[in-house]
Amino acid sequence: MRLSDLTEATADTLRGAGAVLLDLMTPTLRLGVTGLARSGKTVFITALVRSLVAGGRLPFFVAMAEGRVARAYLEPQPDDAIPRFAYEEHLALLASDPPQWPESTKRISQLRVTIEYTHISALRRAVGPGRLHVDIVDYPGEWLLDLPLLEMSFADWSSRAVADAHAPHRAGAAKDWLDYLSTLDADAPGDEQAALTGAGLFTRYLQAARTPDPELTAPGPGRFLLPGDLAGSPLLTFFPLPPAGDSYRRGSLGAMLARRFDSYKAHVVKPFFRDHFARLDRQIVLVDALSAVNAGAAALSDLQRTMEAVLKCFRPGANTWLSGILAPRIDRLMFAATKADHLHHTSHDRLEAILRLIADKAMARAAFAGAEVKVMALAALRATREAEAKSGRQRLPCIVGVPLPGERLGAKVFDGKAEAAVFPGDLPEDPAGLLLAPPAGAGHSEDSVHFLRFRPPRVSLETPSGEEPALPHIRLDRAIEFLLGDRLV
Ligand SMILES: Nc1nc2c(ncn2[C@@H]2O[C@H](COP(=O)(O)OP(=O)(O)OP(=O)(O)O)[C@@H](O)[C@H]2O)c(=O)[nH]1
Ligand SMILES: [Mg+2]
Repeated sequence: MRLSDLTEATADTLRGAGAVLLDLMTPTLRLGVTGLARSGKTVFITALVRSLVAGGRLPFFVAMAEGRVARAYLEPQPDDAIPRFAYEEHLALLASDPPQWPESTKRISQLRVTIEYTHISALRRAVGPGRLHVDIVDYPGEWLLDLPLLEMSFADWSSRAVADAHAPHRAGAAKDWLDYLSTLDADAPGDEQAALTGAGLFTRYLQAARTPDPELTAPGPGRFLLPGDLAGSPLLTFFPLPPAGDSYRRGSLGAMLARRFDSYKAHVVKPFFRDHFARLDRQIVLVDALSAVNAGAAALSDLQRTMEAVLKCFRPGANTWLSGILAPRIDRLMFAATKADHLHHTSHDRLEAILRLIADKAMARAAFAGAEVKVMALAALRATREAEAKSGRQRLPCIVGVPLPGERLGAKVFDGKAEAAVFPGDLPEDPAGLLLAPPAGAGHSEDSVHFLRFRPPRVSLETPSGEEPALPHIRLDRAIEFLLGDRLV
């Protein structure tokens, strides 16, 4: 071996070691993208990554506007056990003809974006360019419904779940399961067949209750709605019982179901929370407030209650399991009403007011004391443009887009091809009224406010000259600035 070979090999080793060291020294920001099913997590993450990697129209994202972002790229994520976020697949669907939204998420995935940037201060610039890893996890929103279980006993959960099943808008779907419950004796000996039948009927009820509109808040547990790799597992063979005393007789059906509920928490919910929520630095909570407004008061109060319960997990009582593992380090928290492109921009203030109504209680309680909080309406991927339509002497602020096939407006059913100008109606000035159920017989708010779902915008991934065109959005740049901006100085 010649000396030059040796030095070459040594240089390679040193370069490799240097890369590892650089990686170890690069700060990491764990960004929590939190939201119930269909709230817009996957679209948000896809649009965020695309904006960073390809550069976009982001005037309020200061580091990029100042030309200090040298490059951003996807890197292998730190956890080998978790699949990578299917960024390219989601983009390919958006770029297909006709364009499609990404599919609803079925399993967990993760990604790491590394941003290389120039420091603002000359002193820090002298040390070299800055680097920041941003780690994000995407997961099925249904699983978020499980977090509140962490601090509930089987008895607490049972009484909540049975009351939920009796709510007027769910009682039809719950009938078979409730009928079965009435035949059971919780103190009878634990019988596997009864557990299987009850869990099957309970699962069918949960799924039937959400079928008419999967965009609305559903009761959980999350894995009953979307089992992932737990399909058929004994961990899912339980169901709530009508409220009884504090404990069940040993060996009884009640004791058996309570034990399985505890196993579900220990083996499914705790690891999910510990691995993905306990160590977040920043959090954006996405809320599809418009779908809930569309569906009326019951849906809106379901959403409010659920968000409150979920966010409470980030403020555990002292000395609980949660307080033991939760690092109190979230220093910025954003509440975002997604899909703001369903409305004319003149209504965005009102949408933010509705979001505040949903977030207020949750924020008051949440462990975000000391954290900077921001509330805004955004569209990660803008599917519409604005126009004005004349109606008599009135000018109505409209939005124009291609409604998804099957969407309805009055008697008209859209085919997914034709563009339409829609006046979505006015959101009320005082959002609190939306939470009040209309008197029986009166039409609910649907009569005055109605939103359609649109196809994503037609996007091309690359122009003939090789440029990657920016994706349209509303306030995505402000969200990025709030979540990352101060870490790129
Ligand atoms: N117009 C418009 N629609 C959006 C936007 N973001 C999301 N949507 C709509 O909301 C649906 C759900 O968005 P996703 O990003 O898949 O939501 P998610 O939170 O990942 O949902 P799960 O994976 O089911 O938990 C999409 O299929 C779109 O129809 C947006 O910025 N504008
Ligand atoms: Mg998703």
